[in-house]
Amino acid sequence: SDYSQEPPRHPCLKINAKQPFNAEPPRSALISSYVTPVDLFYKRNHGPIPLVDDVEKYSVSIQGLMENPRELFMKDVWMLPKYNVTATLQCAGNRRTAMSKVKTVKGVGWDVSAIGNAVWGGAKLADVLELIGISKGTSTTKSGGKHIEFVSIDKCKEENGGPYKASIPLSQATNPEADVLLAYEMNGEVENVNTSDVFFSNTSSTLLVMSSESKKFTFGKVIESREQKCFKFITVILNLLHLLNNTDISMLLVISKPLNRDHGYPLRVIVPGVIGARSVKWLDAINIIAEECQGFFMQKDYKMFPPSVNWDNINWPTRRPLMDFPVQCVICSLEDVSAVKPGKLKVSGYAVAGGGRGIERVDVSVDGGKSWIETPRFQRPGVSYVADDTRSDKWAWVFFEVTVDVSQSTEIVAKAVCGFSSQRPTCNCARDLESERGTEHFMAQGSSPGW
Ligand code: MTE
Ligand code: MO
Repeated sequence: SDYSQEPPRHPCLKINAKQPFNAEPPRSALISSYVTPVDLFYKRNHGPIPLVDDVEKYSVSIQGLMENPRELFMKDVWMLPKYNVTATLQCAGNRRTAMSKVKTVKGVGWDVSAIGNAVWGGAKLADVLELIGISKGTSTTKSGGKHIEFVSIDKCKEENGGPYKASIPLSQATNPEADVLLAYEMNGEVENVNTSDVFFSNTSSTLLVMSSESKKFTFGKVIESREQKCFKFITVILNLLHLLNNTDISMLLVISKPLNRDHGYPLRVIVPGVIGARSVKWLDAINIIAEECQGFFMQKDYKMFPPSVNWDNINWPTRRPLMDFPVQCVICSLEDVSAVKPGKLKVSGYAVAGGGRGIERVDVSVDGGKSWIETPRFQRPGVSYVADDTRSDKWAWVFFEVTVDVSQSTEIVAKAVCGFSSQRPTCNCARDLESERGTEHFMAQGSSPGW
């Protein structure tokens, strides 16, 4: 494997493995913004980061149990309506270090930050499939296709040097409400462009733009309204600005940044509400298949077993692959064992449930779980969160924050209760209602005598 072409990374990340690169931000940084900055977003890889240098030539082959196999180019994806979906991506291995204390688990050790919330920009997979003749709501194609497999460019040792892959049911892929995306942007990030770097090739419709950051030229088309349409990866928004000492009409040019290489440049799948492993990065092919993907990460990893199972008697085919992730709740304002002084203490963190179920409640206990205090919850600061409300992001995490009184040596615990309505007709989430794993323990300790 060749790790000589890895992208630059933020120095704040805690590196859990260098090759392949696996890293997460500190937990305090994680809750400092609802939308996780790209640089701080956890990076979970199984091989070297592929280098796609010619985005014009890049294509995804779509084939299998369907009528019209075809190559999908970026321009085909850019032409489709663009959606911005705020979705929390969580690795199924998040908090594996804590799980290891209970039972032997295998895989990269993660603290609590193998999770992040992003605004993913891209085309809906349902629209892409419609483009190639598979209509919305299809669960089985005429030739018996029931699953959709995503195959990537990167190679990994678990697949014996083959590509990383995963699948989801076709019914989920063709359901526009499931918000499955082929994403080419993250967090609406824009390139730095000076107006002096813009050259009109004729009066209005086409322009040539030089990015001040990358020093690369790109062709674009002026889009006259604020419509969310993309041509190449350029979105041009004309803004009529009346400058103070200049009544001339000036222009504001916005160029979307493509996905960061670590997160799947140029195109990745985003399956909201589902463990990160199914959101295949660096998409190379899409196969319509009869049975779910037989790859390693669907069949020999990311499954949940009862306590009687260990590494000697494990029988993989007896369990289904994990899809929707269970409810999760983490205190991020304190480290695992924090020594705090008695008095007022702020307890904050995140809670999230897969399958778009939302969070019904987050409770905090300062007496090891004997009594509980319901906490205020929010997504955007200052706007209180209500599960199932149309103003809430249904695929995204929720933050909680409460100030408690700590007067004695105690254990502080947070617990989330997931929302009641699943976005899926059938949900195979193994754990429900209360976040069993969603507890964090803290010892409050003090040196003052008598306490
Ligand atoms: N896609 C490819 N091609 N290769 C990978 O190693 N890792 C998966 C998924 N998609 C992976 C992949 C896993 S396990 C997770 S949790 C997410 O990507 C992580 O996405 P991120 O690195 O953008 O945070
Ligand atoms: Mo993962």
